[in-house]
Amino acid sequence: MSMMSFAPSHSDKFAFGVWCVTNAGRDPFGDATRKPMPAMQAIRGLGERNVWGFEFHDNDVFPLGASAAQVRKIVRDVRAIMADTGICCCSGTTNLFFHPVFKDGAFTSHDPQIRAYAVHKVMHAIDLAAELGAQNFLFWGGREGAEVDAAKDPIEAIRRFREAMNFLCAYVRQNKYKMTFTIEPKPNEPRGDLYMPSVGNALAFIETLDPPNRAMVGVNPEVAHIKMAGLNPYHEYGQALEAGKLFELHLNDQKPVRYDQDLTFGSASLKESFFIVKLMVDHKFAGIKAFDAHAYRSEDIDGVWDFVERNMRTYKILEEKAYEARANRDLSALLEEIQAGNKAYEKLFTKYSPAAVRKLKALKFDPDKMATGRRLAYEKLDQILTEILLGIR
Ligand code: GLT
Ligand code: MN
Repeated sequence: MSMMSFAPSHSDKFAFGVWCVTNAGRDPFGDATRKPMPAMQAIRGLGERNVWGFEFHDNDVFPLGASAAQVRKIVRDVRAIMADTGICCCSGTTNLFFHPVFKDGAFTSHDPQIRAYAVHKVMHAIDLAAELGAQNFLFWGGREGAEVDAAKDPIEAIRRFREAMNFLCAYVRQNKYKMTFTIEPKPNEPRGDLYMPSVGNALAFIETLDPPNRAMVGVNPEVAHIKMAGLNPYHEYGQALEAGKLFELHLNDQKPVRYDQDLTFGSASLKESFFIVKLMVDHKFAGIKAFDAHAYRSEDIDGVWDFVERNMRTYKILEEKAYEARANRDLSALLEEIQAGNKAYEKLFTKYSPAAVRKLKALKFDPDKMATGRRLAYEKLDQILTEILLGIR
């Protein structure tokens, strides 16, 4: 039994979406299974459990159509909870998917009036998020997709998405809000296909924004979305990190290639979850670690808080395992052996020059010998790691 508490602290930068905690267990086939928790109770409960931040959709906290006076009161109430518990508001976002007006898209709708409403709604949501101190603003294009490809040209859809993003980036810069944007990729659901399906798609799209806007836009990939596409979260997060674009994580779990399950982090694939945490430890990720999942439908309100606590606890335990793996001598000795190569060939093509070309082209290689000369003991390596994770090393 470990002596460590694995209790969350604010330096972990753990966050939860308000919508994760207020989730009442409704799914496409069944009604709510628990009483929906009011947003204020959710934020307070998170703060009391030492969660660093919360994130919210405009309408998670501010009902659609709320009067100016109602909005002011809600802002005061949220601020009081933040002051009482020490929780911060780390990210905001806009609900551009629930109301039927968005049934065929928000930024990518055919109707300019709907596109205008979407951008108008986002600007108001950004103002509220900025007022509450949010440092990031999320863009999950839940309705930006299609079932009938005859209806919409994907090039036109991406052009519309870009127009909205450029306008909103300029809005943030002009207001001098200290806020980044992140795009959250997802391959499908609720639309048959979504236009920003993977990290790579989003990274490529960001580079097509107006030059002053590119630096402020990154990604917040979600484990479940990555696995719905059958991809590897370690590699998807890795590429976003390498590009300097991983501003926020949406952590949860998911059985591959299924509907969006939003399971508790680490509950479906511990080893994959370990590698996500290891990546963040190895590369000193300092961004927002938000959990975007919900408790099983079979849970009541107490179960929702068990869910909140175990997401963070599992992350902290896996973090400890990442340090254990790093300190394990058998693992590091084997890795050193595996990663060693013939150093004489290093830096032959790091800088292009005619001399470097001549030298490299003139070399003689014996691929048969190179292929068989050295064992890569991956069976042993993976077993050592497995045993570290299982706690017997
Ligand atoms: C929705 C979705 C999430 C997104 C949220 C942000 S809403 O629950 O499944 O992955 O992050 O809009
Ligand atoms: Mn998410």
